[in-house]
Amino acid sequence: MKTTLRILAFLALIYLIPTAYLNYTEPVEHWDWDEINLDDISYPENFIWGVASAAHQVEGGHTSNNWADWENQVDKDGNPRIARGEKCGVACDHWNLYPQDIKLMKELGVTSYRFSVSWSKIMPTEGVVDTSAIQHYSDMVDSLLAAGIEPMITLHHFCHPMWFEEKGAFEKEENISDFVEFSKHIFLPLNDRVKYWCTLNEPAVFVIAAYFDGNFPPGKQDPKLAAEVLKNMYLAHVKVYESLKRFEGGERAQIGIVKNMHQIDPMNDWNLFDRLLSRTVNKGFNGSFIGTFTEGKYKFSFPTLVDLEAEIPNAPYSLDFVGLNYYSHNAMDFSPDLDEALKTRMYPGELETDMDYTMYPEGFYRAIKEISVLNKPIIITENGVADMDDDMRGEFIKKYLYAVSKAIEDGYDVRGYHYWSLMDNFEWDLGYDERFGLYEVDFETQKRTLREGSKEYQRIVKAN
Ligand code: IFM
Repeated sequence: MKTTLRILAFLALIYLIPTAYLNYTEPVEHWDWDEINLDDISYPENFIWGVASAAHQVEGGHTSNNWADWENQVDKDGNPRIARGEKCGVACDHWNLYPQDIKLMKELGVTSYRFSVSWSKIMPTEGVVDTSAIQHYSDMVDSLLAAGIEPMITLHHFCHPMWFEEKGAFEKEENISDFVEFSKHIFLPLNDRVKYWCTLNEPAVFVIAAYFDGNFPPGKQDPKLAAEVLKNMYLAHVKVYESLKRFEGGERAQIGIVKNMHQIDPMNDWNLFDRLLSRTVNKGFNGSFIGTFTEGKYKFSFPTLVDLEAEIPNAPYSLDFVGLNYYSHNAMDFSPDLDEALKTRMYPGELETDMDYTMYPEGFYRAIKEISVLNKPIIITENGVADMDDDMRGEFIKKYLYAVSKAIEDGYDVRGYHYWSLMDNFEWDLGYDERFGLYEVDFETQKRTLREGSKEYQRIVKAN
């Protein structure tokens, strides 16, 4: 009996010591929503209220780019790359209908619009600039300003010209100069009117999808290459920042990068292996960003798969603000089978949205806290929910905006919020069924209709 007890005590010890080291006492944060008054929110006077979109997802009229090409491909089993074999097509025809879409923004009461410019429309061929595309964005900026809406431009939002893709895109460090060159072509004519610039949208999301899972073009599954591309994208941000800052108007411009702080949490708090696994993945996905932009040290590693370290010394000095995108978290459930272990799962007990995400507003507060170590003003560049039936959008908006207001109250420097998205659009490999829009879009007629749940956003914006 004594021996059994001794063995049990010994086993408990070897489990508890490392578990305590991994912060066992800190379970994944959840709030008691019954105790929270959701009407008790307020925002600072100059808070920026906005909506967001991205060129390929809304514009239509695409030129030759990595996505247009991908949409025409099939995988090795002959299955289409996009859900249900859909293609982006004319999307919301925002290219032509933007004047009416600006009216929708006015109707919401927002004063900021984050959108991306299409590199492939501006430079359809290497070295050739289509000035009519630049004129288009210039006219759009004028229309926004005339409507009292501040433009915020993203330079790269998952999409680039096919000629850049064919050269290996961000796989090669020497290709970064193409991105710097493109950035200059749009920054110079517009920076007299556009103050906010986001260099790259969610590099880690792009890289995981394009080089790890293979769901985005170029559809590779190569962890070592993924780590290299992510490093090059962070480096590209720094180079664009430094180059744009040198131009006239550069000091006035506010330039940042956009990070999706999606947390990877353990499926079971008590399970040491879940904790170790989630911690390792979290370090790659979020930690590599934080390390780069706080200390200039990039590190991406996963035992047996990849281990890359690099110095990007100027990274901590390359941000006027940081753009934060937040949707949810996922859970990791350890399994000795690596493919099984690396599957992202929904956190149990939380309300599921139409995508593989749960409703987790507490994570928004956590994300703000986590990114605040950069010591830069934070602008929420995206937050929203895929909810075709519109039966959770209102609650989502109230709870997530409660989390932001609590963070501001607790001293975090959040300057603005952009809802993703103004209207339904093309959700990349998932096609058209993921409905993030405040406005529902009928893709046959291009009619936009404000959803009931979206009125919660309109109400909060107008009240603040
Ligand atoms: O639609 C995307 C967007 O392009 C990037 N951030 C997340 C959104 C919703 O999945």
